[in-house]
Amino acid sequence: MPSPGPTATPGGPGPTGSMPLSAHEPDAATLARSAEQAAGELLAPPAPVRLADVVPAPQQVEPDPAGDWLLPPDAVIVASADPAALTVAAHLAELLRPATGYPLPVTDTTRPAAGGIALVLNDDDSLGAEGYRLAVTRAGVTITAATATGLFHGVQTLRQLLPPAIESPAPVTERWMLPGGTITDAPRFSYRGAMLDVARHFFDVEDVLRVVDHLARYKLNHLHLHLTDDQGWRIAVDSWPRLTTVGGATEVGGGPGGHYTKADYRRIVSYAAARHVTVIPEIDLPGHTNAALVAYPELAPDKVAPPPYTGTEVGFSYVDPADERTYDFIADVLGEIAALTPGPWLHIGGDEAFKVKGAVYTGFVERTQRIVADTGKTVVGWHQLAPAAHVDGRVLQWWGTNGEDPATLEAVRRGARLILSPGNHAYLDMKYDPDTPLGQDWAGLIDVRRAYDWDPGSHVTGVPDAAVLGVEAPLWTESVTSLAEIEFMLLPRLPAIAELGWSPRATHDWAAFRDRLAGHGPRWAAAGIAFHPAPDVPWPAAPPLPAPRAATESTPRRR
Ligand code: TNX
Repeated sequence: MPSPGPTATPGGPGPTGSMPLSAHEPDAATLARSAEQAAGELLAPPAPVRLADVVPAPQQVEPDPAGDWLLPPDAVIVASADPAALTVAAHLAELLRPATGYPLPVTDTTRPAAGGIALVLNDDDSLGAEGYRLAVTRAGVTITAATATGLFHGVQTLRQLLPPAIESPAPVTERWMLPGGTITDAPRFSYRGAMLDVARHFFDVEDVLRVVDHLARYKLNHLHLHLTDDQGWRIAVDSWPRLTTVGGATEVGGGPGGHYTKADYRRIVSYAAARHVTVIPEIDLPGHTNAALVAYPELAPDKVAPPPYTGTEVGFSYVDPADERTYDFIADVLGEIAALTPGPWLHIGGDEAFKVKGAVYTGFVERTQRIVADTGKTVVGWHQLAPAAHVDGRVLQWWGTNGEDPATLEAVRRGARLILSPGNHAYLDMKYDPDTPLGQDWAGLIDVRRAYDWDPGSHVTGVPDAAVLGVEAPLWTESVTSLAEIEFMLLPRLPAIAELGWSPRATHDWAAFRDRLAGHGPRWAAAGIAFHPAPDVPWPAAPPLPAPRAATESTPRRR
């Protein structure tokens, strides 16, 4: 594939195809202004939000029109006197203050919240580690949960029940009405994630934090960062410093690349943790390692440094599986990454190592799996790891395009669990349609319906629901160069994958999903978030825009 270079920045919806974001990365103010304008167009007249409009669809919704409640300017947010619950309350206040302009003080009294919003921790764990109950009555809103994570998910639901203008970064005159009734909710799968490839193109910390926000909105609870590849090594490793100083200085198309310092990375991890999102770092081995070999030729099979790589081919590079030094390198790197990782998982890649075959590949993987176990973490890898021996807790990320996979099935029989990322449904780097200016099509075109219409519980033949840990939507970034382009590829498909991971199968219904999803266009527009106005979604009051303009030439991206 030729290097695509920058493409037109996607626009949001608008009746005339307005929201013309510039051909290059727009500055935040431009993006926000155009989005606000589009939001203004979309918001007139505002349709009332219904209790059942939430994405992902809740387990149970019982509307009670007599319970509609208008958020008053003097509303107070009350939370259980627990630090984690209070943090969620503070987060809610921060979400609601900009658009309402209300002070929304947070208190830690356990008094009932008359005329306010209460976040209450209780002992009822019948809704599991992430469930919550949300009740809107004429007296206010109460969210109850057994955990702060449950309260946090309830807050995301509450946000969606307010009018779309709640996403505005500046005060808006609006009736902040919430629909009455009760929602009882808990996820179908415990693992719901997205992957961002920061190796093919590097993205700043701020961009990653914004992606975390998008995950949290849709109750996704894992961010997988693809930190290393042929085109760049993005995470500082003190014991092998040239990985970033040399290996981090390139990216697809010849741009400057970049890397995260450990402080940067910790910032991402803690920002994610505050949003109940666990970060999974991936160090891709033994293939996809050209950047590491440029930095440390001793790891290369011929001990010669290859030239830096800024193209988009795969499968040509590998660390020397026959050299002990390689395993020292892996132990050092994974040891330092594990120390940066509060979550349980380390992802070791394992895909497309076309030049390391058979027993050599399996032996390499088994040894690397043991190194992960020595760090105290649990191994995750692409499903190519399947033939290697099982280790406790092993998770395979399945990215096939055909549900018949005997090797993966056999690994599941030996105890592996699966994260499902079927290439032809969940790969958000695939184009929406033939005219999408970004992305690839090797796994097919993925419109919103295709992203939505599959069942993780029965997708891989012979793999039972119980062996499925959950779902993940990967975004590879060979052709994606800016935050606006990330958002254009994620939205509106990410909510489709989120719904497959969260909602009971019984709620699965394309026509209903499409209608609920449509209500999110005005929210994204109001928040200044770019998205693809996909024609298979009935966006309110606005015909779909033409797709963004295709790139005609390759120039270095503006940073
Ligand atoms: C396959 S999926 C890859 C990546 C590419 C992607 C592009 C997987 C584990 N490997 O190296 O970026 O296709 O769609």
